[in-house]
Amino acid sequence: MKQYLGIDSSTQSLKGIIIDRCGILAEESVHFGSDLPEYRSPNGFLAHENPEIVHANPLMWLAALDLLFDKMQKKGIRLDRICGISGSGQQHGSVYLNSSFEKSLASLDAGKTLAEQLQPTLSRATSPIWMDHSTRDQCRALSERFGSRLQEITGSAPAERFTGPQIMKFARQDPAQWANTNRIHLVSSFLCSVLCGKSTSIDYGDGAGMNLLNLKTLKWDSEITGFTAPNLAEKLPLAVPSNTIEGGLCGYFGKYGLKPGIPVVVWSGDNPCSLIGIGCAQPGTIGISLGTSDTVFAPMSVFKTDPLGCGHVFGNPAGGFMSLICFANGSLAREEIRKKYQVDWAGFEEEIRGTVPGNGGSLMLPRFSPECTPSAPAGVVYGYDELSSSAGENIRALLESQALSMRLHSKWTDEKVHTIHLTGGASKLNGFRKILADVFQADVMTQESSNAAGLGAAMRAANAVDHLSFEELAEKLCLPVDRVLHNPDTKIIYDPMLEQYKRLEKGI
Ligand code: XUL
Repeated sequence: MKQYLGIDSSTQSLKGIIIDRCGILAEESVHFGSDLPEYRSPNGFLAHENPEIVHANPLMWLAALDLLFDKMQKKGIRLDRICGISGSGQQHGSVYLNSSFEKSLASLDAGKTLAEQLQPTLSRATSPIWMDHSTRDQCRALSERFGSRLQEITGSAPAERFTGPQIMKFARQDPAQWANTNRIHLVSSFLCSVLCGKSTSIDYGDGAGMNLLNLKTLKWDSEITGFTAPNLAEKLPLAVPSNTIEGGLCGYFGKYGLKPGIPVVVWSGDNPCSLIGIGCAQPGTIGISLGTSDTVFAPMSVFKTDPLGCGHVFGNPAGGFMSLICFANGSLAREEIRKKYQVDWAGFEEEIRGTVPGNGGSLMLPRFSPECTPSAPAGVVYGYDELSSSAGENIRALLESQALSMRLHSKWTDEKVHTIHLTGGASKLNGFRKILADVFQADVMTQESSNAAGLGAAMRAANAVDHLSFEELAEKLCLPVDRVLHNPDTKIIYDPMLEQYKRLEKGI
């Protein structure tokens, strides 16, 4: 049976997942912090004195790609059986390349590493990623120039982490390096280009996370690109549908046993890929990904935008559009509270067992890093009470508040939710699954792999290369292995608490 590979380049790791039409065959991962300590990025990004500036080293992603294939080969995984590849990238991150990029890609030498060969092609040594919140001035400039039209055109109000404002900041702060930049890639299109040995396109799913793509024409908007930075339009790759085959795998990867020439499908963003990977096609189902960021997403039946400006509209790789709401304080916030109590994840779960739904009204605004929904600076961890509340109560306050915030800020999509498909590392936390089920009053399903983004990328490869339908693939690959039913009795606790949470957030 034909096999397909999905690669997921997320904030903290690079993962590979191999499927055929009937199931998941193998998974492997590289953790940036522990496997590549020389890049000094324990959580996948570089330390900076200003917490609003968050960049990563793009060479680390290349080193991880070499290492992932090396690990797979050493494990005895038959990479020569793979017949199609696609991938998923953390959204919004951008890579800046000079005029030597194309030539270096076309002549990759299997005797050297990707990082050493492509290092000279970078016109900017580091890549701003989605956690960067340093573009307030640029967002203001976009708002002043375009008003609400920017959201109507691109599906999102100007957002600090989005690539357009990031590009504007770079071009204004460093005109010389900007002039030396020939091509801008997203994390997704950068890694796809490396696989193909030529500069490739950006798909509508990930391209919509730039504040540059006109979602009506599905082309870069010339007025917005013109205002964002000089000559920007000519530095952007083409925007294409998510099932586009970009080319064949380049010869370099033959050293890992992969077959050069196998089709490589355009990569997409992690959230669009996760939508496919959880098989989330039916109305009434939404996806929640509990990763470094927490995200809530769903297919959209009609194009609409968030009146409060926090939510986004991206291209749905299955066609049409999807909604997306992102909470920056996801796993990193859970991790902070877990570390405060010096417990492992089992201990974290154990602590909530002795607490009750509603937590006596205790809530928390966990802003360990700058928040995007709603926009707020870092440093305010409102509601954390070490002295008078127990560990369990503080952990419950964090988890219930995260769930309430997701419910509150996804209301604009008007989706009636009866089922939540949960994915991401923290989907393994039983206590959190129960809280989400009760707060949303919807049943929570989890599936075999917690890496829906990688799975979705592999499914996209199968769909584009061999026309296997997403429905057919989801029936075999996205089956629930666990279902948590909601308790209707908790509705009277969480409905008023939602109002309480709303007031708290507004007050702060
Ligand atoms: C979505 C967002 C994050 C990143 C990283 O808008 O910023 O979810 O895609 O996962």
